[in-house]
Amino acid sequence: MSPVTVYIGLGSNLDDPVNQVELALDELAQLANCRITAHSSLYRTAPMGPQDQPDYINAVVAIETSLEPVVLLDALQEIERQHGRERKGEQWGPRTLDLDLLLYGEQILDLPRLQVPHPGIKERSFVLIPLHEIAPQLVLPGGERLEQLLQGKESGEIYRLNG
Ligand code: A4P
Ligand code: MG
Repeated sequence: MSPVTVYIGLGSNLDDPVNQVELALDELAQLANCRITAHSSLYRTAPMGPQDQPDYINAVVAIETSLEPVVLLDALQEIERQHGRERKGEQWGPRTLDLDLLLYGEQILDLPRLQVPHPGIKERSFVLIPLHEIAPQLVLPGGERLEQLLQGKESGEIYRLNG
């Protein structure tokens, strides 16, 4: 299989989130059959969902991979597990590390374990803004341009970190 460009969203708001995200970037770089081609800055973002949780650190990474989508999802969930991720069942609750498979090339998948494009992309400035940083010309499989999705979106609660 020839390599596909995949975008992964990273998020953390527990146990030193900046460190969690930086470590996850290293771990993604070490995955077999994956090569990181770009990564965004880190952003501090106000929580979506329950407000009684800390701010998040978010970022987006682009990789080229020959891993099949579900195999890649397994690898992402294994990294989450190594970060002590506990699934407590609360929707949009706090977490040490969340890795979302945002886009897998041009593919549209609706499997029990995997929806691609990730269903939340279009509404989430904390995904759209870092994605735009590394792929300003991106067009989603449905034909929507990233630039257009960003127009009119709130970006007030999203701060790009230095360095
Ligand atoms: N799954 C299906 N499609 C995908 C995909 N494209 N990528 C399945 C990754 N996983 C996918 O995920 C539940 C199941 O979704 C997985 O088992 C996988 O098979 P999960 O990570 O266990 O649950 P979750 O992340 O808690 O899901 P939920 O509630 O949809 O959370 P989200 O949508 O990930 O949002 N606020 C800010 N500012 N920044 C954030 O990053 N994140 C969340 C979590 C809430 N608020 C936030 C942020
Ligand atoms: Mg998730």
